[in-house]
Amino acid sequence: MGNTTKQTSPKEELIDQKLIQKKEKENEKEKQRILMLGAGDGGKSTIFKQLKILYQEGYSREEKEKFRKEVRSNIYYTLTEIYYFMKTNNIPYYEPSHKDLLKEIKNGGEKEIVNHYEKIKKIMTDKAVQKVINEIHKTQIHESALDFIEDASRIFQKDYIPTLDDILKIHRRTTGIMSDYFSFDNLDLEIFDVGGQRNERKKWIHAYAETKAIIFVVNLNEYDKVLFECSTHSRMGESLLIFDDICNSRWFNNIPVIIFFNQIDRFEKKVQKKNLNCHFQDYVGGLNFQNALEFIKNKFSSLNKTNREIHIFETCALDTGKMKQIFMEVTKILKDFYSLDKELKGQREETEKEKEKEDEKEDEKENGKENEKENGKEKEKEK
Ligand SMILES: Nc1nc2c(ncn2[C@@H]2O[C@H](COP(=O)(O)OP(=O)(O)OP(=O)(O)O)[C@@H](O)[C@H]2O)c(=O)[nH]1
Ligand SMILES: [Mg+2]
Repeated sequence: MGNTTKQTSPKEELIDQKLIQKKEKENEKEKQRILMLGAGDGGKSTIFKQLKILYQEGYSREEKEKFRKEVRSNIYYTLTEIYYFMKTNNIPYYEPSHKDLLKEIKNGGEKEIVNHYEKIKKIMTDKAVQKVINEIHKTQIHESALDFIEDASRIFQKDYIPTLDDILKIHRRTTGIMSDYFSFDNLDLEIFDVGGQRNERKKWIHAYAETKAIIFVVNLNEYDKVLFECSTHSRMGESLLIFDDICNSRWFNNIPVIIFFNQIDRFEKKVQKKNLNCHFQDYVGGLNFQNALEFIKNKFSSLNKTNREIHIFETCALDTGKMKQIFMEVTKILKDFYSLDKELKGQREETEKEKEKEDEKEDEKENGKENEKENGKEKEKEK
């Protein structure tokens, strides 16, 4: 039997390849690559989760179930952190037996945590433990994990399925670079989430090429905290240094830079009790939320040595409704900057197609007339 596959010549193959590459490039052009950068614990991955909730199919029951382990693990590691913090700082327990209870939980490992509800309840009433929690900025404990501990009776139920709120509150340090595609407001976006800690930042450069915008996430709430990876450096100081690098980097000369001043919910509460001048000695605005916020905004904006404007948003990454509004604003910035609007582009393409059709018709008409003329001449000749 003969081979029915059409043989293509090397020249044809080359043309095909070029066409495919052209198409790929065109598709690539359509996607807007956006990098979310910022120090560790800022809220990048939480924002990434919001994008999935808002612009993809969200989380299925099966996916939610997979988060169950992580929520419980956040409880376990928080209790372990309390144990080690009290031990290293020689802090005596108000009720000495609580130390043994906490040690038992720690030694039991992650899997056993669901069996320790009564012990946890007792430990959390210990006045010395409460003091540690009140001074949480001295530790590496995550506030959202404390919410999980408070909710342990629900979370330890056999049939517990994490809610969206639980999923957004989970803390897990990102390692490596992740990206996903989101289509909304007539734009196709490829958004990148990276790990923010020092050892993770070395990897960022691999995602720099073709970037169309930077979203820099600042954790406002960390002005009184030191780094997880280096206890002598302040988190806010580190965040300012990274922003200085990114904002003035030659990689990002001609693209929009957007700052999300995140964790505004926690910041608003904290800054009215704890003076911002514990970190910024030049701050004189007192325990006033607006003064403190403006001061931090200025600190970041003043690092910008380029001509472009920095776009600023105040965000709470846990608030799905508000994040939706903010993403709409972000797409507006992109559209204005790159004159992108799929709808407009679509309309333009339609008009161009219509025009092409009309031109074709005109050509056909013209050709028809020409033919008629030619035929007429022929006939006359024949006569
Ligand atoms: N209350 C509150 N919590 C937030 C907010 N944004 C993030 N969080 C919590 O802060 C913790 C850290 O957030 P992540 O999104 O993991 O931070 P990240 O920037 O991805 O951190 P790395 O992956 O280490 O770079 C999580 O427990 C989040 O639930 C916010 O706006 N408000
Ligand atoms: Mg992350």
